[in-house]
Amino acid sequence: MRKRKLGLFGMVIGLVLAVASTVGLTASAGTAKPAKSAGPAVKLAGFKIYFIPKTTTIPVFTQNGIGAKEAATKLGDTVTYNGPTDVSGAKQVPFIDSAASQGYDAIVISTPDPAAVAPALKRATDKGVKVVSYDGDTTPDARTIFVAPTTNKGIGAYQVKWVASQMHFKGQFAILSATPTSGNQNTWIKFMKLELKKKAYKNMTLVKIAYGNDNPTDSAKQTQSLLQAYPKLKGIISPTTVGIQAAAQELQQEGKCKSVALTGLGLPNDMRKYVKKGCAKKFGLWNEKDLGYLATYVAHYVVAKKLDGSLGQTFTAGRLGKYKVVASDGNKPVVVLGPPLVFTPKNIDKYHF
Ligand code: RAM
Repeated sequence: MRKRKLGLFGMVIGLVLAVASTVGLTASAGTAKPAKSAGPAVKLAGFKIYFIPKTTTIPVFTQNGIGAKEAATKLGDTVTYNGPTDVSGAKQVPFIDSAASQGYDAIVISTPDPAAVAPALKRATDKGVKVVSYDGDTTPDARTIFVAPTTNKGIGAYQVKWVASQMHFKGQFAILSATPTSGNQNTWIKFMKLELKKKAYKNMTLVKIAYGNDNPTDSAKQTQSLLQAYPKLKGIISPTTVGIQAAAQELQQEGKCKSVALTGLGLPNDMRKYVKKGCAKKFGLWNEKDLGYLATYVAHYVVAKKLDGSLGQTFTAGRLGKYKVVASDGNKPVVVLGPPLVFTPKNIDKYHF
């Protein structure tokens, strides 16, 4: 369904043009009034976008930043990629404020703590900055559109299925999450619990949800505690690239790769060596570069007044093709990148990110 072809709007991107002479996206389009009385001409490119990851220290976000810059080059925009070195919503606030005071057109943000960043995002919005969230959503009132990597319901259910099939639908398992405030992980866990209500899982028990704070040391410690507290543990779901990697390392060190099934969301490059040792047989993720690329296109179109969060609006995101603004899993307005990638020992070497 997605077209590779650029539509009319896509073809004009990259040029700085007065709206009235192009596709008529704004209130001033089509009027013959001189610029002075019609207000400043709205540019269609050359926007300044501030891209704020949860932290700059997790490779996922580096990939998002690379995709964002690729999109910006296509669009004639510029992207500043910067954020805290800790996974902390409070530490994202100075970056949000600085984007607003430096006259950026848009902020694209993934947050580990929606409540902590909402007031700063609203301050930025009051100064005319457009806000798009992606990956880790903000509160809905603090952004125009959320760009989701995949459907929450789907990814929640998949992770339960992946662990269940490996532990033969029987026994104790745990979840190793990121920060307790993280919107994306919490939503995925909510959908995991929904999936677990199905009869097929009646012999499986979720014994604990642990939080490794998207920090390798904390995540390793939490894995150790789980293994000690639950000696009969048969599985771990870690819906965070930091958690799953730390858990794989722990399981390998403890010689438990055969007895404890590990799944969740991981980067192929982080996980390759553990997959080869049989410490992760099936897990998923999405193309992180594409996620950053898509979020940047959305931000661009919001600034250009092509998208305002109305459901049903469509647009072309460069090489990714056509997308629609929708309601997804009770959240809106959302743009969903697409189905997840699933990694196994058979295909892991096809992926290099
Ligand atoms: C970590 C972060 C990120 C999440 C991935 C799966 O890198 O928590 O937000 O999307 O895991």
